[in-house]
Amino acid sequence: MFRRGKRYQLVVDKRYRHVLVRQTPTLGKHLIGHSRSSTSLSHRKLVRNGEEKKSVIWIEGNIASGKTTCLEYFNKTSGIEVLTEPVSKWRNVQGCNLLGLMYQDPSRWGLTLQTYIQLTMLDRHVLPMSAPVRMLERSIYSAKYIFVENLYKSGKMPEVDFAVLSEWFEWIIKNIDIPVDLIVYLQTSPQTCYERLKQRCREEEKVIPLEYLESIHNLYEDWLIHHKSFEVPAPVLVIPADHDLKKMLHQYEENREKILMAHC
Ligand code: TTP
Ligand code: MG
Repeated sequence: MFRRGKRYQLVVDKRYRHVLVRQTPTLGKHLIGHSRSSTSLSHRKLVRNGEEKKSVIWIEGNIASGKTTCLEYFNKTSGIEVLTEPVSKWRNVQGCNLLGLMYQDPSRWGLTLQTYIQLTMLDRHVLPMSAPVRMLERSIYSAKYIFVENLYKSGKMPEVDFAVLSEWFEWIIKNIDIPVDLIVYLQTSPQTCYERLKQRCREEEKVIPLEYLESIHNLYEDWLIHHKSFEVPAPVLVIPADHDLKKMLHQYEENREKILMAHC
């Protein structure tokens, strides 16, 4: 599915189409798996015409799990480019707050918002890289596998809307290179996210009940931990993220090497 072969022209594995050139220490207990093969991070060192491959890391997790804080922390490191989520675009589409509309009336606006999110995410994924390591807040995958899925499963998205989004998504991942080397999953309890949501008070999100965060949480767990729903496109590093800021920053530092290993 990942068309790295197109970009790097090195094909040894029909699923990954990359060349394995060096072994480095494995991720240890936090590396919890990969749906398509037993390939671990120890095998992620890639080359492009003799150059070191750039690496792409997605930061995933529930709403208010601390993704932006994590990205801001690594943004201080040279050689890493950080792309935070284009939420500001979702809140202002030619003067229209699409995110707010969706929370007010998901059945009417779910398709419109998720179509736009899919576009803005894709735009980020295909931006040429300007540093050896790229860290992204979420991905086109979680927008589809978590949020679209949630709207549909909760009965707030009509079947035909879901079908249109799904066809678009399938076309995109089949035809466009969406590189990823590691998924960092900030694992929280829904309750923690609920508390943080209340504290940060983003206007549109005031209507979010705890049950909504529970649904998002369960979809994430089924996808990245239990491998029960969709294919996982890269190895997953799980970081427990219920802690306070100080402890979280400490954990990021502890995991720095695992996260940035492809860059070493
Ligand atoms: P989040 O991706 O959760 O971003 P955040 O900044 O809230 O998270 P963190 O604190 O961890 O940095 O999403 C922002 C808002 O967009 C949130 O209200 C959920 C909503 N959203 C959707 O409705 N659909 C989607 O597909 C995505 C990706 C987000
Ligand atoms: Mg954020």
